[in-house]
Amino acid sequence: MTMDLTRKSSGEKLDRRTFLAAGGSVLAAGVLLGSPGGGADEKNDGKKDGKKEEKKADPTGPHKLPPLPYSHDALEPSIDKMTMEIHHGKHHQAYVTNLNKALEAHPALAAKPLEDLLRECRKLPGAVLTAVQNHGGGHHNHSLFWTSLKPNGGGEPDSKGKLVEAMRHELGGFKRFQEVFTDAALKHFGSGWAWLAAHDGKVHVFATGNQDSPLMQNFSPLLGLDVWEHAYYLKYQNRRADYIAAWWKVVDWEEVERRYLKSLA
Ligand code: MN3
Repeated sequence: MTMDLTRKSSGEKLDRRTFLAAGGSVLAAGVLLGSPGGGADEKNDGKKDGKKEEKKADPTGPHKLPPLPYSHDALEPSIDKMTMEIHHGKHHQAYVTNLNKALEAHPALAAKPLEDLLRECRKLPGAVLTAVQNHGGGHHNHSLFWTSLKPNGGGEPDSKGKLVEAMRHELGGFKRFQEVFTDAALKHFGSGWAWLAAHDGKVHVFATGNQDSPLMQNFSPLLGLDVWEHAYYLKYQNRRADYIAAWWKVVDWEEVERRYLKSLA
């Protein structure tokens, strides 16, 4: 099965043995994603904008598009309104819809929380594995993405908090973390994500291709940056570095810290 998760881009070493030995990582943001059947209120989406086609795209399956926790223009100027509308209402919705379609013939899998599906991804049969990896990963990654950002975010995490302590210990401090993460996001070739993720209390920076989730390797994702072109092309075109620099200004560090603490539980 495909294990091309981590093109690590930084000096950070990702030991494959660590992946395999990984045991009980807990995804912090699970609560935000909801479990199958208990989905978020997708009606918020599109309604405000009066776009009928978004209604049509509503999934019939267990997974739902979570509403944005802020308005489409709330992250301006870092992330523009139109990008948010398309990215959330179209791209994210498509991951949800396609995940539900793929699970139609698999009621037992459809009943599982997304986090479990992703963690156990490798055990799934071929066709559904690919769908879960791509669309399940896409759904999960984007759900984390929206909720790790906020208007007037940015800055640094609490200097006395456990997250910064872990960054100091594992990555050489916050500033160094930011450099390594930026580098991972900038140099990742093609579509994918840069991550800050935890495993056994330690924090790691790496990139994944396509929509692969750190959960697939038993890491708890804390902060992910979408470097697919659909995330920034309308405003930044080929200037990925400018997008990354602007994105740092809307990171919700309190949420990232919460996820880290949860991963320790
Ligand atoms: Mn995206």
